Amino acid sequence: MKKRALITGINGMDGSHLADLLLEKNYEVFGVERRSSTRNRVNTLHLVEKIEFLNGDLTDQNSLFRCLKQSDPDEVYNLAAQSFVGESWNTPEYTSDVTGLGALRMLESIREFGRDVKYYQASSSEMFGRMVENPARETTPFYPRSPYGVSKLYAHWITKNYRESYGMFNCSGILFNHESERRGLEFVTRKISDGVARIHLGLSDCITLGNLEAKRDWGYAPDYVEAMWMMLQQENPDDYIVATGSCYSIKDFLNEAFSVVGISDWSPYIKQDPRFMRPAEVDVLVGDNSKARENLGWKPRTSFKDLVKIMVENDINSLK
Ligand code: NDP
Ligand code: GDR
Repeated sequence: MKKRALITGINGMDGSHLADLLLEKNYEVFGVERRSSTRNRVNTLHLVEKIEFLNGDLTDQNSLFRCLKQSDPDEVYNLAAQSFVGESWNTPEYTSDVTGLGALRMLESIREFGRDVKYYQASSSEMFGRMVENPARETTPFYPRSPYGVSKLYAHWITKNYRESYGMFNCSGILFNHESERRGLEFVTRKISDGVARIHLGLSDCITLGNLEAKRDWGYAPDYVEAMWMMLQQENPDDYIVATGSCYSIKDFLNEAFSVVGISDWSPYIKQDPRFMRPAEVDVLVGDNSKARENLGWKPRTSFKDLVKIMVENDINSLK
């Protein structure tokens, strides 16, 4: 019998990559999408004939319950969120509702549904925020620095609490930044890869950014969704950091991205604007992936250099 998986956030970057992976593994895949006036299936157009889309919203518990009834899943991957850190200062209440309470609604729906369902929660390195230990481990205390980070922390703890309270098979993957050619255009890596492609093709003459000093531990999304799946295949539920262990600054990303199109001095092409600065910044994030390596047998396969190249070349080809 085919295993059945329900994925929230199906049209996002991770949702679409995870669906690709689970289809390869012969799963029956159901994707939860929320209603919008124009359909946003850029990342999932290739999946339309292969998966079933269900209507649901993380702010509406009954809709989630219906999705469970319609899909009867073995595994639920809760990837939906208001996922943009910068936006979370504009809409802190909404972000808490979707990103924080959304997880609770899904867990309550699973409880109500009453069948054994394995649950994956998309936790985030943003929960470490102002890192009190470098690199961060599963045992490192949290210190979120944005309404988004605080909301993710709630979702993380309620996932753990429901595991301990009700014996549910709940796992949180504490994923560090991961990117791909399907990344939303407002995130800094895609903003840069798209901007570099436009400059290369003569469609634009600059990219406007915020803080160039921040450092992140960037991996490749298709590698990371594999770790999500691996967590749910273990004997016992647990939480894992998923990271590469290396970190680079935005400037390093610019160096690498411009070098793909043969530009070594990118300074004339970069403008900075306070609009893209954050009220509280996370200066550096880097994770220790030892537990995932040892217990899951997971490791990142794509280097930073290759990640940047994939993204820039993809943007050049799509703009052409
Ligand atoms: P995206 O922003 O690409 O995708 C998020 C998805 O959530 C979108 O499909 C969006 O729908 C959906 N969504 C938003 N609000 C709701 C709602 N109220 N009800 C139902 N669906 C909703 O994120 P990623 O794919 O990058 O990330 C996946 C998850 O992992 C997120 O929870 C994110 O916070 C978390 N995460 C991501 C990391 C990263 O580096 N990418 C690192 C650590 C954690 P729509 O398409 O309609 O906008
Ligand atoms: P992040 O990703 O906040 O780490 O959250 P983002 O790409 O938005 O920012 C990374 C760093 O780049 C700096 N920056 C800019 N960021 C954006 N978006 N736009 C700019 O113009 C710009 N200039 C500089 C930011 O200040 C920041 O330091 C991502 C999301 O996927 C979350 O959902 C996820 O939980 C975390 O990664 C881990």
